[in-house]
Amino acid sequence: MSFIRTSVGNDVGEIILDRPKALNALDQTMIDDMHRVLLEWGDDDAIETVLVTSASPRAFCAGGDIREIRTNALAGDTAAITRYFAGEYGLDQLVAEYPKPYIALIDGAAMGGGLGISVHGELRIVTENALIAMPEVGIGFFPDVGSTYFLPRLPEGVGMWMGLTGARIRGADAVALGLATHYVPSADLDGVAQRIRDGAGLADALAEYREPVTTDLPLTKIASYFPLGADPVAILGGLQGAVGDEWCDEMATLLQASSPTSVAVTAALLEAGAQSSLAQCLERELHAAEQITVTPDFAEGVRAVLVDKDRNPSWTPATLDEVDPAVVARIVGE
Ligand code: QUE
Repeated sequence: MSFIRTSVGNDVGEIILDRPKALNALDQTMIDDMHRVLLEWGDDDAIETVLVTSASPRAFCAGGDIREIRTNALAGDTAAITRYFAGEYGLDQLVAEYPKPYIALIDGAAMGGGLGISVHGELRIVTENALIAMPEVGIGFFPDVGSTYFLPRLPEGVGMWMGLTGARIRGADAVALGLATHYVPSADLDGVAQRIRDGAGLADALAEYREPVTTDLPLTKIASYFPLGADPVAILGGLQGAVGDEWCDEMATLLQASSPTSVAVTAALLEAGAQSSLAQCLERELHAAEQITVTPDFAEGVRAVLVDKDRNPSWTPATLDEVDPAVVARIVGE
């Protein structure tokens, strides 16, 4: 196998993400290999628990193989794009339905696709190094991997805030919000992982780490400025109306830096996702991914963030109030 390694012992199967140069971004081979291994282990009586870890000290998983998708989009290879996202979302659904405890250890960045292979699982153990976000609006895409299911189910406003601004949160925040289940100091993580590998039993391995965690996130502001179902133009107007509020200024700046079409599509997908099953969300996301990857904003956003890295994308249209609702409806498919 290419970028994932596996090891089995004491009834525990471990998948090690091992593509450190790309921060473990999931390419087609990693998605396919992981899917095959999980199916095998699901039926294997010798495996009781699945552990997913990273060989990179910096990242659990930075996302998907967005550069390759852009290459395929520019070459007109829509079949490759469909194969990629159908495979990735199929893997996310399998993690959600997995018949055995599935535990992700997140000691670095977990963004986009990295959340897809962790959040839907039974346990997500995070440290102070965890950096969690759905940053896709910044590359002309939208929060996918089943996030249109889990974001609307977070505390009021948080899903819209994370999805529309790409805000990054830390490990303790993720536990407080329910995105993660356990907080373990990074210095203790190897010990916890080793006790899981030794077949110590999960309850024992995690017994010390059940204390409630607190968050400094401005949850009241998030709830009031980012309500589910709100029009992003109105959200931006609300933030700009809060004159002199530093947090609102920062959020307005973030919102305006992203692809306006992506922001509008994200708001619509999260609103629809609140009423849908995970499978329905993933199906809607697949349609939206096929549509949005052939728009100019996707090629331009990936260029600016991951190819040329000038971080200065030129969006079409350039502002939220110019976004055509018919274009959003076509991408979302409703
Ligand atoms: C949005 C994304 C991704 C991103 C940045 C965004 C993404 C992704 C990567 C990434 C980062 C570092 C790498 C790499 C990929 O960045 O999905 O290969 O070395 O994979 O703003 O969705």
